[in-house]
Amino acid sequence: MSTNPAAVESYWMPFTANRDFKERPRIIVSAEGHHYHTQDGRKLYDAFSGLWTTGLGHCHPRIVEAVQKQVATLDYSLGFQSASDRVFELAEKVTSMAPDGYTKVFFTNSGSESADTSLKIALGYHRARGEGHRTRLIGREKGYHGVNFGGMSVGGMTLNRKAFGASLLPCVDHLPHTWNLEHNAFSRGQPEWGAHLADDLERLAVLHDGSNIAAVIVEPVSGSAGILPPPVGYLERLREICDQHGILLIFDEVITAFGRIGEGFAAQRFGVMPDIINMAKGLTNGVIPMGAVMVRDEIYEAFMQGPKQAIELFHGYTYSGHPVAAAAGIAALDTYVEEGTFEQSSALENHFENELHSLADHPLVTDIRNFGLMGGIDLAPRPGAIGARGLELHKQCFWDEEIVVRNSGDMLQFSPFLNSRPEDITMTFRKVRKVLDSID
Ligand code: PXG
Ligand code: PLP
Repeated sequence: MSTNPAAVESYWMPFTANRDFKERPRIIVSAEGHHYHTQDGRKLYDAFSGLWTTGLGHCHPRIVEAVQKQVATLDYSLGFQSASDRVFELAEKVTSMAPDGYTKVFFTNSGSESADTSLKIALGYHRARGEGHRTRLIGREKGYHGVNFGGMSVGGMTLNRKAFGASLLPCVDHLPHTWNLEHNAFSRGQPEWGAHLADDLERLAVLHDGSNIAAVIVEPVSGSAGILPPPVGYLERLREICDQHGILLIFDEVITAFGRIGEGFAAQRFGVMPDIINMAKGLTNGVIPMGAVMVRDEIYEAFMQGPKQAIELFHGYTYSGHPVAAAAGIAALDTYVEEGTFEQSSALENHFENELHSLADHPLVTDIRNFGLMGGIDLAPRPGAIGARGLELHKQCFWDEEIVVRNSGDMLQFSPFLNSRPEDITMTFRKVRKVLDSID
């Protein structure tokens, strides 16, 4: 039975061309493993593993069982001045997956909330230490930190900012992005060129005086902007400059955490330790919305002042540490360890890179980038119709090739399952080539 047209019309869809979608809705009704099932009874391969979320595959039996059990045991419990047993257990599992020194986890419901939470923690930390003058926040061009006002302000996605320009946070600067076709076109993994772009932070520290800067927030590998891996030495340089000026470094690992680049966290993969790590998506394998902000011990300790009965951080969400989300998180993290998911992901990297870059010769393709199991392909926009080719490819894949391929305008993004079958990765790019051959 198909969703009635009035119901389709009632829903205002996020980040979607609503009018175009509603002409022929693409509606998913169930999922299992690496596939979705559509309302018209077809089985589609999911080449984006949810929305970077579902690395273990859909409806993983262990997570399904944990959620079913939890929802029938404790559906909700207040999280202020009291909390469910589940959330403590999850916090400990998250910190034990992290490198030494990260000891405390604050829970949110999404990556956007994690972004705003991390910025507030950074400001609060400096104030608690008597440096309330550190109010300036530094993001990066092409950065994505979700859609709330803080994350949008430090973010650098032009279209996400355009309509809200006048209402963005003040006291924000942006580092330059690292995408450069002249030096880094079709690079595989980390580009060699570009570490010097981190020196712009030094310039901002001279301009404002470093003592006025609270934090720098970056994605270790930019995701939404099209998979921009850090140039060799870039993250190390950022860390160094932050240390020189007492600036906190925040890694937004909403995409990169939990195996997407072959380790628990990008911090481990790159050997660069930020002060704060944001996460979401893979924390629960996407099953229940949940995000988190993990901090180094000294950050938490800085807040632990004043009378013992006083609340130390005036921040929190009704659903912070929701027991059902926490149960999903515990099951997901246990599964990553027991199934060796991060090792599976690492083992797929080379094959994925080769298959992704096999499209480099296609006349519509203008650049390709990858890191871990993250891949991006840029298509030349059709003259006078930016975004049309990307959307047409997505739709043709959905209707004719039985595969879900994510497009963001004319950019295609690939986020294979961490436990993909290599032949499915090959099949993905064979189908994408076929569709590229057929669109003008
Ligand atoms: N930070 C990062 C680094 C993200 O990738 C967010 C924050 C926001 O998370 P929530 O849960 O509030 O959406 C994200 C989310 C894409 C795409 O196509 C990526 C995201 C969201 C939507 C589309 O790459 N990432
Ligand atoms: N708006 C109102 C009127 C509320 O009462 C609350 C929470 O109590 C919120 C917004 C915030 O909601 P949440 O805690 O789910 O982010």
